[in-house]
Amino acid sequence: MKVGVFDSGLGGLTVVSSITEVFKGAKLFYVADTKYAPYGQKTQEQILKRSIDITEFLIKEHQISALIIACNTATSAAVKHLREKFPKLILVGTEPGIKPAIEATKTNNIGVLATPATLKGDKYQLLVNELFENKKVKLYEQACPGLVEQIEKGQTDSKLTYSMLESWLKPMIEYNVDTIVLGCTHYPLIEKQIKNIMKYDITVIQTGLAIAKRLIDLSSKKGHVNEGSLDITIYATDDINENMINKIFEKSEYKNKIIIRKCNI
Ligand code: DGN
Repeated sequence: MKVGVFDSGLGGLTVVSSITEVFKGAKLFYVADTKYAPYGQKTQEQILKRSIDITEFLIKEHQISALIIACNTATSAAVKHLREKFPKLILVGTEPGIKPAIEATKTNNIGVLATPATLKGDKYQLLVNELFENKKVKLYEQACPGLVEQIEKGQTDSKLTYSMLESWLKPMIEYNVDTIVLGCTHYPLIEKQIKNIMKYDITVIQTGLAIAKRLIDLSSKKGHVNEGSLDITIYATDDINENMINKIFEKSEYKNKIIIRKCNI
């Protein structure tokens, strides 16, 4: 089965890495839209246009039958339109794991870290409104402008990244937050740093595995078989930080099989 995956940059590779843990029979074609990264500060129209162009590229070049929007920001801006425009595709989007966080929290205080665009988007507001009949639980939302850029540069341990994280997480410590939702697919790459700054044990919620399982569910309903070999091709629309790619896949059995290409979308 041919599966397309995209994000503004490296973040969606955290989702690819989860897919490789459970979904074996796939040729994965990943687009890192580094020419237009970060998406977080782009308009909804710009993100939608990029999402359509990338989907058309993946269909034309690789005849994909499934597409994963491995980006909360692009899901919020484009999933509805992509479903309408490409009805034959199995489509899986990404949204912050608020529901599993509600199940996990013991202090009833949940932190959400995401890009400014995700938190402002209607889709996120709808998700929260739907789930928040449960008034006992409090959400502390924090937009993290600039964090995706730091991760793209490989600056996950730099002083600047730590000081950004400290300023955003300090209030969460004061509010006794025990569960943090990573509402951006880049943020699993700084999970260790987040845990270091929070002074006590926290539960971190990321969505990679849930997305991979959803892909298995939907594709088996359409008769696709989850077996065989797995290949990963990464396309980048501009430069990409290969050291970070190596880091993401350093423990993966697929690390020597990844092909990286430039493309012009
Ligand atoms: N990984 C993207 C997300 O999940 O929202 C980041 C988008 C961006 O480029 N800011």
